[in-house]
Amino acid sequence: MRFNEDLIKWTKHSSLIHWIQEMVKLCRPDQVHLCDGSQEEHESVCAQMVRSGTFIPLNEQKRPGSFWCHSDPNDVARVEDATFICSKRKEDAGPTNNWKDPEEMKKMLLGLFSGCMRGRTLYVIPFSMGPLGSPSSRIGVQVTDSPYVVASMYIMTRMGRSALKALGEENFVPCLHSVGVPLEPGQKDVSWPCSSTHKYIVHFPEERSIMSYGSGYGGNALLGKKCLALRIASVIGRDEGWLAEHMLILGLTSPQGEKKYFAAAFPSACGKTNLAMLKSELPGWKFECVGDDIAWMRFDQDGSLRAINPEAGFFGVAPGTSFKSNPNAMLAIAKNSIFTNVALTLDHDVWWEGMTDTPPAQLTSWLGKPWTPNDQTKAAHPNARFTAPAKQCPVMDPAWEDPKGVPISGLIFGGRRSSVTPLVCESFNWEHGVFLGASLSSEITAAAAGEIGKQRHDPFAMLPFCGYNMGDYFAHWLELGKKHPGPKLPKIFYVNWFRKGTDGKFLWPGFGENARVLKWIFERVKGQDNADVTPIGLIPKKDALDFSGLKLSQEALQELFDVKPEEWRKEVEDLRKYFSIFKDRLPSGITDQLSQLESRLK
Ligand code: OXD
Ligand code: MN
Repeated sequence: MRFNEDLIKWTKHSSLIHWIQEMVKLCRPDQVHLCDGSQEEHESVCAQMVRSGTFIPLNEQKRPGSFWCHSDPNDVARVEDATFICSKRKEDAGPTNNWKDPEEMKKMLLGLFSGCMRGRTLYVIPFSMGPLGSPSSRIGVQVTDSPYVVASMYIMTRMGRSALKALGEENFVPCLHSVGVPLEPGQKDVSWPCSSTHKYIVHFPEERSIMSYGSGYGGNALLGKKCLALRIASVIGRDEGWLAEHMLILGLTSPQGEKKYFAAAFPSACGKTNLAMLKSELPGWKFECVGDDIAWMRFDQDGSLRAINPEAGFFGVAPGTSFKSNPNAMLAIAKNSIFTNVALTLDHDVWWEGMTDTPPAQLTSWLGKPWTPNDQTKAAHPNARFTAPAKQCPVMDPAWEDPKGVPISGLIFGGRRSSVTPLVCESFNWEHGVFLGASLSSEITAAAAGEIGKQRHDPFAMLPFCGYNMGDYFAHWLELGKKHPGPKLPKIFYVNWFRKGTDGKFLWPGFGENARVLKWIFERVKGQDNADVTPIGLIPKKDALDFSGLKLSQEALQELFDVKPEEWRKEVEDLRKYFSIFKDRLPSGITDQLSQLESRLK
């Protein structure tokens, strides 16, 4: 195979050249493709997947430049059980991560990767997480045997020659990925190759590298997203004094034309994409989107916390997305998008549960089988996804690609809690806000393989994404607040759209109505005196939340803000037990806050 001449023309970066040569030697592909990131290349990779049966092109009239595909039924979500943080010392991965000795893990993985790309093409994808040329951006280089990954990275990142140019002579994060299904001579490929026996998503935080084997789906395979932009970046952020967070970023403009930016952390599949591109139900209040999943934030010289979105696209949960729930997402996915595990209509468009009230009479389900509304199963998998370029969203903020980032005035945490936590509350101060983030818990959703609906602690919505000891991560947050005191330090809030009444129904309509809560948050960061003190934090004064035009009973309102001391005392007990897993790595700021909450509840 003669790719060396091309490689030398493609880059002069000697350690990159060396690494690629080593990966080719290890994986033994039939061909090597060095990605340039051009539109032509993207079209040709997609056309090749149409020929191989992975992609079905969608109706050009209805959804131009778009494709449908369905995965292997055993490869539908992130695999947290198979995700490892292989720091040198187990304590540095902490009690919330799977750990294995890095040398042992590498030895085992090198065995798996040896010859794993036989019969396939090895693609080399240089990609930038963050706007090209931003000092906050980071460059990764992914080697993969999945053309689906190449097409997805084209949408989700700035990839190809431009990223290579931005890399210059600097360090890159090596990201090795294989679906783990070598092809023997003459063996026919399947439409979604993935290993049926081994899946490993592995991070080496000290050497800042990633190896992922056996899965072709989402965060397991698009290594720029969860692996680099959260797990590895959180480690870099700890070392360099910044934050890599599982947060959306939005801009909110008041009817008076004043604009503020907020970043909000919610666990996977809890409505980040909907909030990020919210269509406000409040006249005069305008929302604009900077990002829907990840925020990289650092304090600038003036003490403002500035955020960039490291991604260039949306990898959003499709079910539940509709012109009612999120019209801006529907417009963003109108063209040039990839749909994975949704249903296919007879005229080659897409459908999923919640897109319309009545399903089409006949569909091809996510399993590739004929489906009718009489079927007992869902037509789309609950974790079915769309992959769409961010620039297609009609409400992208004018500053969404600003290399400096946008200044954040408020940070918001939220989980899916059917009881206990109120619609919104504000922390008393930064340390209390960090405690609120640390105490986040939520019901498990279909975004990860596991027990759906069960409540679990998910501090900062980072449980599956923190690349080091979560106790140290709390300390890092506390430390940053201490280092940057002053009026520009963002205020911290906690929201819960999912509280249920005694009848088991949601008390709050959510979606566009969440604008009302954001309006109160906006007013609070402006210093408006419209909050009452409760033992758990500050909540809106009576009539401070704008409920105009909303049909909400007095009882529902009461329940939404009810702080029941007996429930909160249980919460304290539960948190104390949970925090004890961090042992001596739990910072005193968190234990102090827990004790203070306990005494306020007396
Ligand atoms: C995602 C996730 O895909 O959080 O964003 O699972
Ligand atoms: Mn996410």
